[in-house]
Amino acid sequence: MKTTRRSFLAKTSLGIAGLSLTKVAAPVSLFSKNELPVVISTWRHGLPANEAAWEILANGGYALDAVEAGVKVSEADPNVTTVGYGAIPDASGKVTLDACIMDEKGRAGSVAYLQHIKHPISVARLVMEKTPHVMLSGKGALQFALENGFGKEKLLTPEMRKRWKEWKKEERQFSPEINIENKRLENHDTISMLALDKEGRLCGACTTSGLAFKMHGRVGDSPIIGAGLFVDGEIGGAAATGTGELVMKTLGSFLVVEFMRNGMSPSDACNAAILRITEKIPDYQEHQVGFIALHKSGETGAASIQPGFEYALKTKNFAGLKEADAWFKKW
Ligand code: SD4
Repeated sequence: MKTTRRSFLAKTSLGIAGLSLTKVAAPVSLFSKNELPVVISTWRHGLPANEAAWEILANGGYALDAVEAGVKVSEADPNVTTVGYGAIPDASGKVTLDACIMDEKGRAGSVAYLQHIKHPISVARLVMEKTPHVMLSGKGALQFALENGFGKEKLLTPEMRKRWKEWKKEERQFSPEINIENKRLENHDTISMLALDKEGRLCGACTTSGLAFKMHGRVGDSPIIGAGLFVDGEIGGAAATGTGELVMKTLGSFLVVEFMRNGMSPSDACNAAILRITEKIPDYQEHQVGFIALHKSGETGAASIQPGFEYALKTKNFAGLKEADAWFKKW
């Protein structure tokens, strides 16, 4: 059954908090410092990624190092076929990658349409730390990576080449499938991760090969600051997964952070950003979008259009998967 706007507003506290973007943050219930760190990431492959991040966080390390190390686990894993090495190629058979990273001071780095580099997130971090720019793309991003010691690698595995050939034979048109990651077990999705370290520093990372068999040259939301990821170290962070076109048109992650700035909880803020998509994008029913959010206080939340969006959470008292609130309910 479809969630109506009224039942959706009643379920969350959006009706009370309002949707204005002009007010200043009211603090959400504060965690005490000894309840930190916290790490949250998208999908089931977030579980091992969170573990890698936690090793750094638990030892008092920096959230930026944690999110980079965390998402690198998915980038290196050929069984995660929508991120890094072993990813599904685009329609022309090329693996092209998008990634971005943000720190607690609002510094940002990103790469788009990057080929041949196994860890685009580390290139995005270098763009942030070594250049006066935010984003490098295509050949320029590759050249920058090679000049900075990254090796050129073959990212298309024989399995994915075979799958691409089968796809080509059928000559299917590109069309994003809802919750494709739940239909094919090996086919998970973008990894987006947010972490808050023991010092209260909040950072985020996002890395993907984008939509399977996308048009050659297509760039998604994941490297776009404010769309696939946004962090304001004084408020919180948010990150996205799903059909990037919907997230880009609504600048979803920025919107979630602005809703938190306005006093909403992370959960309400994610639901409000999903509500915005349903109001603005006529064919939203055909797509999946999921948001995760982490407030500066340590509180987390998530929401999606379709049911089935799982996210991985690790705190001192919890480690596991949770399912996000969905606009469409499973009943
Ligand atoms: C994109 N948001 O490129 C990414 C891919 C993704 O579910 O998360 N797909 O649009």
